Amino acid sequence: MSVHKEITNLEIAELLRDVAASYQLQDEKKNKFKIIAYERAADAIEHASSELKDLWDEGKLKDIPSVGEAIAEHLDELFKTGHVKHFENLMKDYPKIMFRLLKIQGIGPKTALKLVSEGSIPKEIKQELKEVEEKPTRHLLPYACERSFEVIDWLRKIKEAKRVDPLGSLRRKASTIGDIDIAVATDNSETVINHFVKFPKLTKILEKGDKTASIILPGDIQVDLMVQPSESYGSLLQHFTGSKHHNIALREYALKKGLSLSEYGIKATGSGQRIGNRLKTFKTEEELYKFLGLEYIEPELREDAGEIEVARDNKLPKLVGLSDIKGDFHIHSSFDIETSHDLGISSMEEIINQGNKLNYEYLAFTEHNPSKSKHNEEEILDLLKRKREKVDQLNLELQKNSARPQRLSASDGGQVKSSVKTMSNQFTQRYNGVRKVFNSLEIDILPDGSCPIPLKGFDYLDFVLVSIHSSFNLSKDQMTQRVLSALSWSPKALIFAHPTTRKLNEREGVELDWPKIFDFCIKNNKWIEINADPMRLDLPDFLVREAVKAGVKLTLGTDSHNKEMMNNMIYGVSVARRGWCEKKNVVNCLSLNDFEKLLKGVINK
Ligand code: DGT
Ligand code: CA
Ligand code: CA
Ligand code: ZN
Repeated sequence: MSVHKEITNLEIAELLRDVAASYQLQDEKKNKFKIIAYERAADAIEHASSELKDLWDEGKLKDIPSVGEAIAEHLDELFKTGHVKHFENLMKDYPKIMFRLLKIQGIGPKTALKLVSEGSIPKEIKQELKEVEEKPTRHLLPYACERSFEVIDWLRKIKEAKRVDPLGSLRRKASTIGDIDIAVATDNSETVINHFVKFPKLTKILEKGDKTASIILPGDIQVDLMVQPSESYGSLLQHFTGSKHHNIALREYALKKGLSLSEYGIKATGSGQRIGNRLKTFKTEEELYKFLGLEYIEPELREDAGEIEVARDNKLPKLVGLSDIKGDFHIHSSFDIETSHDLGISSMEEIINQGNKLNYEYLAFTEHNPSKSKHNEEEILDLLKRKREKVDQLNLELQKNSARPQRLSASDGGQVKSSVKTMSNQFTQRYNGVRKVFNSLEIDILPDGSCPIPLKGFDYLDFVLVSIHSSFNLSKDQMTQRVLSALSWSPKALIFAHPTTRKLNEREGVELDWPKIFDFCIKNNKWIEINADPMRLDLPDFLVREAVKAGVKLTLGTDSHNKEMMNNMIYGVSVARRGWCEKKNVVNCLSLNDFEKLLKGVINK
């Protein structure tokens, strides 16, 4: 995840409303125009189609109607420092709870202040505040994973827990998680449940029964536990992994065979069945699916998207895995080319080291393009040239370091000496790690589909990502045209990155004509990214499935702004798996040699 969470438009709007309220309490008459100005700005910002932070980055804060000189200056301080001194001074005399009460319909600043200064807020109002503030949000996958690992580790501490596994949406690796579900195989459910409700960090025990219990963890995340003896553990896993719709479809499929499913096992519905009247139990899910005449269905595929029919025909995909990934196609380094949006914070060298740890063969540096508003074309070309030289120099180093004799020529000069040792043991110790870095960019697609850098700049680049970072509210047709224009800039405009621009729990994605885009990609050798940033996970899984069906090639990129974020690849792989991707659908699964061959073919067209 990014190191500093960026402030959202909604949060800024709320802040400005609090400022307006403070002016109102101070002196309503004197501050009349300020109050109106702040309220108008708050409304405009809440409904703006671009993230304010992005506009600020581009020097376009004033594009938002109603954001005047004074407010723009304060926002500038907010984005630079994280707070605004003037706002803090204004608000410091009023208790925080007062500002929270303003969220309730019909409570203005004066009423709120009165309620707070009277000392006790009435019970009904407290209840209303609770409801307003408890908007149900789903948890991002890494957050839910980390919380679940803590509980799973805790459960594994006792020998009575013979097996512990995640269930539900977490096991299916959905993009967001409502609550965490965990299964335990045990012959002593009482001990396991008693141990579970003693989890040191819990804030509340919701329920404690014979076979199930539920607790709440800090951060308001619920954990449901289900226990069962090992003999029927397969049924428990299958039942509570869901999804609900997969289970409904599976139950219908089983009923046609005269079988009825439950979390305990399978029974015959009529007489004359091969299992008679008694309950048939399953230790594993594999046995269960096999008994039903089905291939094992990976949890990521259990969404009632046709997986049961395909499993019956033994034609399920062999899903791509993390270890198949040979490189990362979306990384922002700290190499400064005076970009339109934020730079990364790790150096190219640090990123290569991290790539080595991840066993990658190649990486692409995809800084944002140099800002158009701050440079003329010549300056942009010059910045791109500097980056090209840096990347060339890094590749030279990488070639020298990798013990690949065919690459060592006389021109390697002094380097040959240090390579002799590695050459001599090339058969026992094949070099593992990054052998090549690609010079790429993440280029903004301007609202009219034009390119913010001169097309001559592509001469310095190996290939680029194109993506939308502003004007999210165009019509579906305009947006589709915008994207297709960008993919037509050059054969090197190759990858459509974070295609819907969605941000989970924050912003819906844009609408695009997907069949048209997929068709264009296939005909013109364009690829679509699965962005692995857990806030994005974009292309979303259901569209990945459509892309795979259409035969579109996909790439995985972590959109890293620091080297640790490169570890997020696993979440991109989860999306790919949920979209039925095999190795052949994902460009990153190619070896360096095969990738370079493919690239050459594509950009020379
Ligand atoms: P979530 O928690 O909203 O992200 O989604 P899930 O899929 O984890 O849903 P959850 O926690 O309500 O239930 C876990 C799985 O248990 C669900 O996918 C289907 C399965 N299941 C089987 N029987 C029932 C039932 O009676 N109630 C619920 N809620 N789930 C059931
Ligand atoms: Ca759940
Ligand atoms: Ca649950
Ligand atoms: Zn981007």
